[in-house]
Amino acid sequence: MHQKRTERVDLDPQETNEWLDALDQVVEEAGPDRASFILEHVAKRARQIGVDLPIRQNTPYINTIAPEDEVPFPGDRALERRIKSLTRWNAMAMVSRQNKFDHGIGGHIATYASIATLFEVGFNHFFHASYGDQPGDLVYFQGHASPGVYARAFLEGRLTAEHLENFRHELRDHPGLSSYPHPWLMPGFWKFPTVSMGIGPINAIYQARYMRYLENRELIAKTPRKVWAFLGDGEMDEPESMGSLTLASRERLDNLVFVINANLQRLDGPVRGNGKIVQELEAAFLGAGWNVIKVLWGTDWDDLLERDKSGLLLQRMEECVDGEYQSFKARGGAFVRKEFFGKYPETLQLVEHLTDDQIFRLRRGGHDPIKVYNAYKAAVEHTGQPTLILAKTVKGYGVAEIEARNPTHQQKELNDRAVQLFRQRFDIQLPDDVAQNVSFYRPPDSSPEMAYLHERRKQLGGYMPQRVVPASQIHAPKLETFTELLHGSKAPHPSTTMAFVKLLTLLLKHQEIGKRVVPIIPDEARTFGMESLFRQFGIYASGGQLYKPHDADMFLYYKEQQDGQILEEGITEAGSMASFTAAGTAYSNYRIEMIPFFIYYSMFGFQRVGDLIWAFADARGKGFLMGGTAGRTTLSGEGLQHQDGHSLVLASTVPTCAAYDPAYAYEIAVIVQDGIRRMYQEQESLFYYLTLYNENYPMPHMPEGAAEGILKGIYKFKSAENGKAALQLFGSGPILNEAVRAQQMLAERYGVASDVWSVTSYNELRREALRTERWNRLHPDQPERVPHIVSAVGGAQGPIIAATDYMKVVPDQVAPWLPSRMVTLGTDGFGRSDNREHLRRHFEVNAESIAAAALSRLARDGAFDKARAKKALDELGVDPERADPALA
Ligand SMILES: Cc1ncc(C[n+]2csc(CCOP(=O)(O)OP(=O)(O)O)c2C)c(N)n1
Ligand SMILES: [Mg+2]
Repeated sequence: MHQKRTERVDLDPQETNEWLDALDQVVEEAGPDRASFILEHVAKRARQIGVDLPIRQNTPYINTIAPEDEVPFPGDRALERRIKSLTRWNAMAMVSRQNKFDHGIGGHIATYASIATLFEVGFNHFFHASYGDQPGDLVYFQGHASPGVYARAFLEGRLTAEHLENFRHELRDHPGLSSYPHPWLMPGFWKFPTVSMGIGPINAIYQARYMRYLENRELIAKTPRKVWAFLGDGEMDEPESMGSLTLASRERLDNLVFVINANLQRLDGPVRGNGKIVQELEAAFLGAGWNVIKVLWGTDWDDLLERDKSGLLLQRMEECVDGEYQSFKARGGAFVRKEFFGKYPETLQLVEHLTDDQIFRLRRGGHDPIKVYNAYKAAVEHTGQPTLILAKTVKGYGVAEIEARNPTHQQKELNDRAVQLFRQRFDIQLPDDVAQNVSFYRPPDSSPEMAYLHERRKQLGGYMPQRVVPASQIHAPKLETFTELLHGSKAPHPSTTMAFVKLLTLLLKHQEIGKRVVPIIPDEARTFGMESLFRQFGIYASGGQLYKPHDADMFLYYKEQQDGQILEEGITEAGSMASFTAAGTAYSNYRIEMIPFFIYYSMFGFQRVGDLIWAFADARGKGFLMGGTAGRTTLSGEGLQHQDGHSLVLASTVPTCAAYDPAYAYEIAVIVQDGIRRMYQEQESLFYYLTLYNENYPMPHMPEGAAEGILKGIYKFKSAENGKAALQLFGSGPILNEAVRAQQMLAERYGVASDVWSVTSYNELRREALRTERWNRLHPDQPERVPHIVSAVGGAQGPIIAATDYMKVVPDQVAPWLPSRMVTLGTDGFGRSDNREHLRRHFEVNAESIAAAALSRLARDGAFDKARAKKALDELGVDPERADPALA
């Protein structure tokens, strides 16, 4: 577009000038608003009459806020600079010292060096720790900038020198500091894990949206509270970072401010060496409907731009690519004079009064508190849209020999000369011994800078970051709340999914906690038979329903409302997970406990948004992940990309995730009831994953005393009729029914008696066994403790055939405690779109395969005739020569 315009020839310069003069006159006489109005109308007319106008997605490469529109800086610049310099010093000292003492321990200097002003202006003027009795702003700090956040907390007296000394030594000395923002490791400090790039931006967007949800549902008070997200320019390449931008504009989230620290570099080199990252992001965010504020040039440039009558300075700014801008900061003032200003005589002349050093010190906008303050002020005052601030900075700012160099990201240690240059550059006044030893420094409390720092924080409602967990207000409902799930089903029988929907409805209607329940669905409500909830509880729509739905006259119409309870997210598991995260951590961020249920296609959970789930665990999130259409053979008619046989394996990798694979309605009721008790009433840092299936079958009455076993992971579901089982059958989910069928087959056709067990959680059984084993290992002098899996089935006779709709590795988790007893049948391999019967035969998890496996194993053990076992395979339709489904 740009090129096309410059290539055009002016056929009548006089006429062009008349138009421009007319415009000048309007601005002069009626002001810029009037001029803007007229131009807009002219443009509209132009389109109507067929004039092709270029669509411009970019504004010029200068600051969005003109100098004449700026307000003066309200703070004490000298004191704030002193505070910032001390923060820089302590951050640098922390990383550098640690690498000297413990080479290679890590830490980052360059990121904080570039973002310091952006944080400090926030800390001194914008980040509210509270609004009256309400919690304050939610700030997502760029993960690798953590040293600066620690350094500030040290100045504030919230962390000690000992903390800083133990940066990344949290396993050695106490108290330690974690590398990055991790609520799991520092639960009183960090709120948001941000260091897996891309997780911060998407979570921040949904956080802002969730804040509105809580306000609109009148669960929290309305405040001017903001969500601030500090992001790297390289980080914006992650698909999650920009994937949900239009949600923020669609929802008019003016409580959201993104600040992108555009230091033009990532880890290996420039973010966009051959282009301009700021312009690229501006276009994308403007296109997505955001308010965009560019902060590119510091105050020193105002005069140059003012005197740029030829327009060549702006042209030079626009024609340089980021690779060149990086070189300007890496190679010094003489280089900038020659290569940047020297391109045109007019621009060279603009800086003839400046020394090379002064030219080098011409600051970028993100390092200028006045520019940053004005951008933040404009952002928090903007209404109706989220705001993006693009702050141009220098990576490794002020750190000699690494500033703007390609390897700067990984620079961890500074030599003595570099340390001294750093001090000079920021004019850091320190006692001699502190400077010499590169130790930490906090001025006395009586000093003007400390008094100022504390006063500013007092004005802003306290210190931050800080994570607070209030006492629980939730009492788990009684199990009887779910009576309908406990006493068996009548025809037409439901699936576990339908049973769950019943349970969810009962919970939503619950007097005390119903309002706290947050159903989250990524466009699958009909898949799970949940459309009945739409009308009853409403779909959250921040602006209400602006149309009459076509099905309005139907009982179950698509009802959207401003205080709707259901979050219908559309097709975004990542976005849904971000909502789940906002809801599952609301107990701390908003001091209100919410109970989210995120119901999705189990295949599109752990493997698709696993990193967001990991961050949720780090953030001590609570709630229920419900993996619908679970099982590689139970979900029929879909095929390889839908059929999930491994989410339980992935769930086992998340330390705070309790994963269950229930078979019957009452099992779900018991697990959810106890889950609410543990997560909320007892405030355990824990969340749940439950598989839900879509196969309909009779739901039995809950056996007496089964609850404990259900929660621990196993209970006997059906004993052998003669009471003398020679064999044990384990089943989970709908495959439990196959085990029951196999039990009958074995007894009736082969005279083999067996017990059937429902295994609700191999994951939990294994964890308990590992804990017990560890205790035994560490207490050799004490009587040995017995893992639950052993005490539960140790006395039962014979081999164990475990069958599951998940991979064999799921049951195998408990094999070490059942030596040589287990034969596992599972669904390793790629799925098919055939029906259940064929799928189960293919994966060898049907009743026939279970019975055949049992007879085969008994034959090997010498407890059954070998020839008879071979014949049985044939009778049961098990073809020994078929291809292995694991590879098919
Ligand atoms: C998902 C993910 N991939 C890779 C990394 C490793 N990593 C850490 S920082 C970084 C570069 C960050 O660049 P940028 O976002 O521009 O931040 P800056 O340090 O320049 O401010 C990379 C690749 C990560 N933390 N997370
Ligand atoms: Mg960067």
